[in-house]
Amino acid sequence: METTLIILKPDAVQRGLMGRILARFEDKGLQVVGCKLMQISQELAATHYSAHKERPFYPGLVKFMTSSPVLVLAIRGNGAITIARNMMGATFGSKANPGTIRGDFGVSNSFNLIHGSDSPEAAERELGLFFKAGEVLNFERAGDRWIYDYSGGKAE
Ligand code: 3AN
Repeated sequence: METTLIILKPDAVQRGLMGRILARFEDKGLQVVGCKLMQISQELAATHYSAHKERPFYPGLVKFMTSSPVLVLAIRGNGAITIARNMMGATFGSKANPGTIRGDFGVSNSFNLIHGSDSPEAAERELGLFFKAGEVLNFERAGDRWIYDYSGGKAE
């Protein structure tokens, strides 16, 4: 099972879209194993987006991400990183396909509602930045046996 870091960005929180976006992940069968509403500090934003430090959009991105609270989620499932990225859609709502989160809820070329880790290495690093030890939980859901086929001994 993979665990990925999802951030519902300030525009998603301010527009009252948290519940509807979270419901998409739950409807899909992915498991929410961590969740917190938080205000991202300058330092945390700088660390999280360090790969983009030299990009022209970096100052605006840090300002946006620190401007208002975000909802940070740890989401788990088989292939959760790729599944979540596909559910998010292309980077901006203006280009993202209908049926994706960005495609259905946004039109901006700057605000884009949601972040999702783009690789297992990024997920491990980002989960460590946003969640302390013990804040990402391991628990069995009652419905797990109907979400995955465990007849072969593992989740399929
Ligand atoms: P994604 O979120 O789809 O992985 P990346 O990794 O290309 O997108 O970019 C990381 C973040 O940087 C994006 N979520 C977006 O908020 C911001 N970003 C990327 N390109 C631009 C841009 N041209 N203008 C403003 N913000 C940008």
